Amino acid sequence: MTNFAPLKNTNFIRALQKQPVDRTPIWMMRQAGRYLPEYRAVRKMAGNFINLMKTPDYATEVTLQPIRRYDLDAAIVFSDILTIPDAMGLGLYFQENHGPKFKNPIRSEQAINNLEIPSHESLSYVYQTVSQCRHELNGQVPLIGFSGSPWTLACYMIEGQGSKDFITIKSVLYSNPKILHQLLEKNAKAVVQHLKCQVEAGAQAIMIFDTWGGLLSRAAYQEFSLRYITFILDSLKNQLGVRSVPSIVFTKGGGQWLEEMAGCGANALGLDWMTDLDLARQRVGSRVALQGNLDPAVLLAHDSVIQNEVNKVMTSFYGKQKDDTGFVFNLGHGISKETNPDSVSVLIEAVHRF
Ligand code: 1CP
Repeated sequence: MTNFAPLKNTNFIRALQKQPVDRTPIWMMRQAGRYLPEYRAVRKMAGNFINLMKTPDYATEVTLQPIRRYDLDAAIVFSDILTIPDAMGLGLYFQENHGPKFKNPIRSEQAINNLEIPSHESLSYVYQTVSQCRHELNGQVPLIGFSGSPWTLACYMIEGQGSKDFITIKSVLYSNPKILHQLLEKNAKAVVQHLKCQVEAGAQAIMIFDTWGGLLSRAAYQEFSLRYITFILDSLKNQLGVRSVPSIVFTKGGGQWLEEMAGCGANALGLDWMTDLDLARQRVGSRVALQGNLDPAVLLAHDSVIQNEVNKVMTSFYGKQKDDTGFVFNLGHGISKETNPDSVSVLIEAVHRF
C-alpha cells in the first residue's frame, strides 16, 4: 500500500469508534453533486455522469470540491453504487433527466447463473480515484469508500432502473426466493471484494447504502438484506484483519429494525429523518455510533429555520443521555439539487457552534 500523509482531523473516525471528539463531525450524503456550480461545470466538461465517474481526474476533482468549499469532517469518494452491476455486464447508461438505467437487466435464472464477480480491472477506475483522492486530501479529512447493499443492487439489476416500489424484484422474492438468494449471494461476494479493494486503495471508512431495504417486511429485511450485510462486514474483518476500517450501514426506512441492525457488525448506523435520534440511542444502547438525520428539505428553508432544525437534531442526540460519544451529523438522505450552496455553510456553522 502507498504511504499517505497522516490524518489531521480524526473526529469522524473517532466518532464512529465511539471515542471522544473535539467537535461533532459532519459530512453530507451526496455532498459532491448538482447543487454545486463547480460540480455542474466539471460534469459538463466530462460530457455525462458516467464519464465523470469513470475518469479518475474528474471524479477526484468533484470529491474534493465540497471539502474545499466547506469545513466538513469527511470526504466520500465520488462514484456510484451501480458500478458493480455495470462491471458484471449489465451495461449502465444515463438517460438525461431520467437517471441511471441498465441495457441488460436481469430477466432470467440463466442471467443470474451467468453473472460473474467483477474483476479488479473492471473497477480499477474506482480504486484509482480512491488513491488519488486520498493523496490530494493530504490528511486533511478521512476518505469514505462505499457500496450498495446486495439487496439494493439487486433492486436495480432486476428492475433495470429506479422505481418507487421495485415491484419486479418483490414478486421474485415471494414467487422464487431461492433464485433471489443466488443473486444476493453473488452481489455480496462482489461487494466484499469492492470494499476491500477500496480500503486497500486508501479508503479510511466504509459505508453500505441500503437505500431500498425499507421496502421489505421485518422478516424479509432480515432474510434478504441484513443477513448479506452481516456476511459482508464479517468477511471484510476476516480478510482485512488489522487493516480493517470503521463501517456505517444506512438502511433508508430501517428505523423499525435498529435493534437487529445494531448486531450486524457495523460501527455505526445511518438514520433517516423519520427516526428519532433520542429513541434510537435508547434502543441500540452503546453498541453502535449513530449518523444522521436532518431532513434534506430543511436546507431549502430560511437560515433561521436551518439553525433551529440543526439545534433540534443536536439536542435530540445530546439532550438526555449520559453516553454522548458516537455521533456523526449528516442528512437523513442525499442533499437536494435545489439546495443553495450558502445554506450548507449555515448548516455546518450551526453544527460546529452547538
Ligand atoms: O450528476 C448527475 O446527474 C448524477 C446524479 C448522481 C450523483 C451525484 C448519481 C446518479 N450518482 C451520484 C453520486 C453518488 N451516488 C454518490 C457520491 C458520493 C456523495 O457525494 O455522496 C453516492 C454515495 C451514490 C450512491 C447511490 N447511487 C445510491 C445510494 C445512496 C442514495 O442516495 O440512496 C443510489 C440509490 C444510487 C443510484 C443512483 N445514481 C444516480 C441516481 C440519480 C441514482 C438514483 C436512481 C433512482 O433510484 O432512480
